Amino acid sequence: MERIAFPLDGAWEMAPVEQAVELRWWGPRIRSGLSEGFPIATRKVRVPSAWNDGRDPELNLFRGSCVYIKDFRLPAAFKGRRTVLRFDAVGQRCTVYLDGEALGSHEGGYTPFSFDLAGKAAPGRSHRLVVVANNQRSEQTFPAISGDFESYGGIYRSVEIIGLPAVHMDKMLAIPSLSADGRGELSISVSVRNDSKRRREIELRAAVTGRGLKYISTRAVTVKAGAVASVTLKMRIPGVSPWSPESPAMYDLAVSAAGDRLRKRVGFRRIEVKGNHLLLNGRPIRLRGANRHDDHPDFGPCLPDAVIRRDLELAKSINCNALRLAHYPHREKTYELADELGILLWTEIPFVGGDVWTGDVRRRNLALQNMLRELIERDCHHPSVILWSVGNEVASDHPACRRFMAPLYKLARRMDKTRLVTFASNRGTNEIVSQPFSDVAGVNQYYGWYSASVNDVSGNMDSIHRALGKPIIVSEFGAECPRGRRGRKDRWTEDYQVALYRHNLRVLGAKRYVVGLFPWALFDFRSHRRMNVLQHGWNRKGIFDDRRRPKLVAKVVREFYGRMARGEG
Ligand code: GCB
Repeated sequence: MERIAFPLDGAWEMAPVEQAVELRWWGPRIRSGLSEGFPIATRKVRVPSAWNDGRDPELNLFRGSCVYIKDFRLPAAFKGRRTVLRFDAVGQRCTVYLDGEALGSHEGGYTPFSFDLAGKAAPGRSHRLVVVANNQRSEQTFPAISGDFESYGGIYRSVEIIGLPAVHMDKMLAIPSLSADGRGELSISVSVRNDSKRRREIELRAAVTGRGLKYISTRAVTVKAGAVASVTLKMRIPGVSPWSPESPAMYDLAVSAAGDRLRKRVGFRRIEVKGNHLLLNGRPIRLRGANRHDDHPDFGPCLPDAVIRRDLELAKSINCNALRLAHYPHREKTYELADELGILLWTEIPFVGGDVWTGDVRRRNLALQNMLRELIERDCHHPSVILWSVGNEVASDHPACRRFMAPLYKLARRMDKTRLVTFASNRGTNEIVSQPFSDVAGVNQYYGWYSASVNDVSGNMDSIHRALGKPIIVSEFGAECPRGRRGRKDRWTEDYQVALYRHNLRVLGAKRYVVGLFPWALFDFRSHRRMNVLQHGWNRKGIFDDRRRPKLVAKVVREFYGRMARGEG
């Protein structure tokens, strides 16, 4: 018996509610009539979507809670199955109710989570699902108030109910890498649950196929009635083609247990740091990157697959071999396409700003750990991902911050020994987190834009490198201008952006300890902090504008990265 899915995307009822009222107040009240307790009439929305994606002027600036309501009946095929309600992501935190009863809450707007509906939902009955989503920010939330991007609110990725067979796999982590002798390594850890009334002896089977290869590994597993067995399968596969940006070789992985089957696409590559070098499959590589936000003027955070593909192709058209997915996990399709197109990824959790040593520090650290765990669980099979980042521009010159961040590094390393761990710092030589913890230091610098003169880039980067003693990825530099604004009247012109890029690329590109360049940003993106006369709610530091039209600087990057790719940079 295979697992089945019942999609809950499509038409939902929705209403904004009183900001001051706690998330938990609303859900149980919406058990029957929609009018009950509602101060504002509900409206019809399509899930997935964000209420502040720009399409509804009434809600575009709304930071608060919205209630989402969906009535459904499960099809007969769900009879006798354990059912699980799964959200791909809800911005930014939510509490979920089924028929007036709380299923639980989730914090973090970018990763999947689920609730077990065993005994709570059955075919033949009508059910009411209520989700109260909230997108407010404070100094205690992640992202915090200062985060320079939109906090999208609502059910903006897919929702479904999964019907599981009696014996099924709960969670699967498949981590691929490449051994020094060229074998494909795959570590698969999975929990097998037996919901039946008798003990089951099953065969866990993993098959890697593709490019003329078929490699199968099996393991006998015994699971008592009502129990869960955790199993790890380690595969060492001869004859694989290594994955790289030049040759993104992908394979199909199918893991099955008593009829339940999970599929993923995997690829095999190795990433390491040696001295001042970053090595991909044993060979030095320099990352020709850019920063991308998961954002678009027409779709907010719900970019159609074809638009994501086009974004990645645009990055490749200016000779990028890498992207930093700032500042939170992007839609999973992005990672699938990066695998397929050969783009190396830096991916991070939304630990952006925030007052990390006041309030309930422990609770907030656990919330971040959970966001990191969910990111690694979701994306650890993608060969494109080489860097887990545990944050951006936090107060990493403060001893309390170092203590706060240590568990995040530890968790990333415990879950995945094959990737590098980093974070993006703006604390220059005062940095005390990257030095002890990061494999490669992420450095954000805006010389010539926010601070000092562009001529300071070289000396300052050398000092940072001396202080940290490890290879550096320049994770941000840039200048802002609306596309088409020309001249020398001030810094907000394409001409100034070009001059600043030329200097940064030339100076930083010449430093061998700089193993990656990630200008800020690939595209202009929404940010309601950005309200001056040239911004109107958009951060305009893009190489392309919000509609993906190139600024003059695109050519500068393309030519420079082209030379770098040929080994001339
Ligand atoms: C930064 C931040 C990024 C901002 C960028 C800017 O240092 O990491 O989130 O958007 O600068 O444009 O100011």
